[in-house]
Amino acid sequence: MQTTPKPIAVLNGPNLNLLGQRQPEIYGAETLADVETLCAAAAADAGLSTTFFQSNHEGEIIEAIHRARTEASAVVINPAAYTHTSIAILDALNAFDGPVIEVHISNVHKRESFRHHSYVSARADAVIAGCGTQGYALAIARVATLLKG
Ligand code: CA2
Repeated sequence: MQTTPKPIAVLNGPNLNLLGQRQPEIYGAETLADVETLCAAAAADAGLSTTFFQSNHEGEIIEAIHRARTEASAVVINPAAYTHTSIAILDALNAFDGPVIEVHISNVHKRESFRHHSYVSARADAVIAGCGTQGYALAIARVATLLKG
């Protein structure tokens, strides 16, 4: 008998709550609520489900990753600016056993040099950047493939 996989935890870092309200030339016009809907639809297409979380506080993101250890089958994370600064988020992800996909809405490699390095990439199974909010759906499709594996 097939068991239903635990949900995919979709985690978002600081300032992403402002998505769709400022800098549409970089991050597009969709809101974070739109991204939540998109993730749920992408997961449903693969017979999976999502939980969705955003915080402006590093410790809250770390605690969400800790919860994912027992409550989620995979993590899709856009750590936002913590990508470039947070060894603590890397350490938390290293304590998570399932697939981890790192998503950036913008192509960080086309931007300032301080955005070119990611601590999180040392743990991520894949990194998606520059695909806009579609990157979250691509990440969920990749998780579906990895979970089937
Ligand atoms: O491209 C991405 O997804 C980033 O993770 C977004 C972060 C940035 O620090 C990373 O280098 C790349 C910034 C998120 C801030 O999002 C905003 C959205 C709308 C208005 C203001 C900020």
